[in-house]
Amino acid sequence: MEFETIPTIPTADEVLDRSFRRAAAKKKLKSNVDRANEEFVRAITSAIHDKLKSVVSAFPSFERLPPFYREVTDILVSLDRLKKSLGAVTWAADQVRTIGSGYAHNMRRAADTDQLRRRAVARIASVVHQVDKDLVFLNEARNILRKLPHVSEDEFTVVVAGYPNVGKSSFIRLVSTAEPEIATYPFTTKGIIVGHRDLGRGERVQFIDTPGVLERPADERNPIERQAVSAIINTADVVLFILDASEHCGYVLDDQVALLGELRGLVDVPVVTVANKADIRRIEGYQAVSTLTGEGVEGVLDLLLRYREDTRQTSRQEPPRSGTPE
Ligand SMILES: Nc1nc2c(ncn2[C@@H]2O[C@H](COP(=O)(O)OP(=O)(O)OP(=O)(O)O)[C@@H](O)[C@H]2O)c(=O)[nH]1
Ligand SMILES: [Mg+2]
Repeated sequence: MEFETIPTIPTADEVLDRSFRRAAAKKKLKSNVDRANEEFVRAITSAIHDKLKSVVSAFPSFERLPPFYREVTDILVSLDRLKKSLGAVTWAADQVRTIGSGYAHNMRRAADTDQLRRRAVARIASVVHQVDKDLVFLNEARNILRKLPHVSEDEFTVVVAGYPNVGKSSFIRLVSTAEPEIATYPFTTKGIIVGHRDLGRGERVQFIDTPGVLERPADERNPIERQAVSAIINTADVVLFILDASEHCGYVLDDQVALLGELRGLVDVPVVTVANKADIRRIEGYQAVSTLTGEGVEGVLDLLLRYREDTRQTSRQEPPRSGTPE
């Protein structure tokens, strides 16, 4: 994932300290005081400018991010805030360069270059301090985003969805390489978790575990639920919706079925629905599953993977693209 490669982002003081130290070392090499002062200002200017620019370019272009990552970035750290901070840091980089080269230029004709050097340093430091909050925010965003798992756009993807505590993670653990935490309370899973299932001959499918979602207006959902909805909408080739008919999850079946109805309206991929915890209670009309006893699990897997065949056949039948530009 593109966020993984973003290095730690320094604070304003760290940017300044590092650049001053390097420039001071260079200054020592010059015997002429005026040339040394000019060299010092040029050196801190380019070190700070380059550092700030490299912070900005370490972030991926949000326009080019796959829709799922774009949406989740917005949910977790706000795209708007991210763009503002990146804009502020770009502004600071440009300001530093303008101020620094202005002073360095003036030093050629100045009587007191020590004074000009001190002024240049003060103004540059003030610009960098102005974006300290942005640098701190960008580092926080980087720490959050780099934890996002890698979701492949090319692999056939099953997204497991449903109310909290119904057994989504238990199912994912049984059928894939993912090892999500399983617990008796709701909202155990707080982010997207990705696992795979090897089908042999180098082929595999991607399984995505999602946090539980409650049936309520979209704008009342918390960021954890919104991440789940985004994964369902943007990454699924087929959705496995898990109901808990025993209601041991703590939520009534009617609400779970209402959520199922809502999700069906949001996606245009198939939705396979199962009633988990069949060891406690089974209901008519839904495929019975128990991740505890293993009942029904193989059957559901077969059903899910049959959609994979369908997808492959459809893509094989697609007419070749014409070379006409859009
Ligand atoms: N009796 C029974 N309990 C189950 C079954 N499947 C899961 N559980 C239990 O249900 C609880 C919730 O399981 P999880 O797999 O964590 O549920 P989840 O849907 O991932 O929950 P969230 O991450 O909180 O949304 C755990 O205590 C599981 O042991 C089942 O088939 N039968
Ligand atoms: Mg879970």
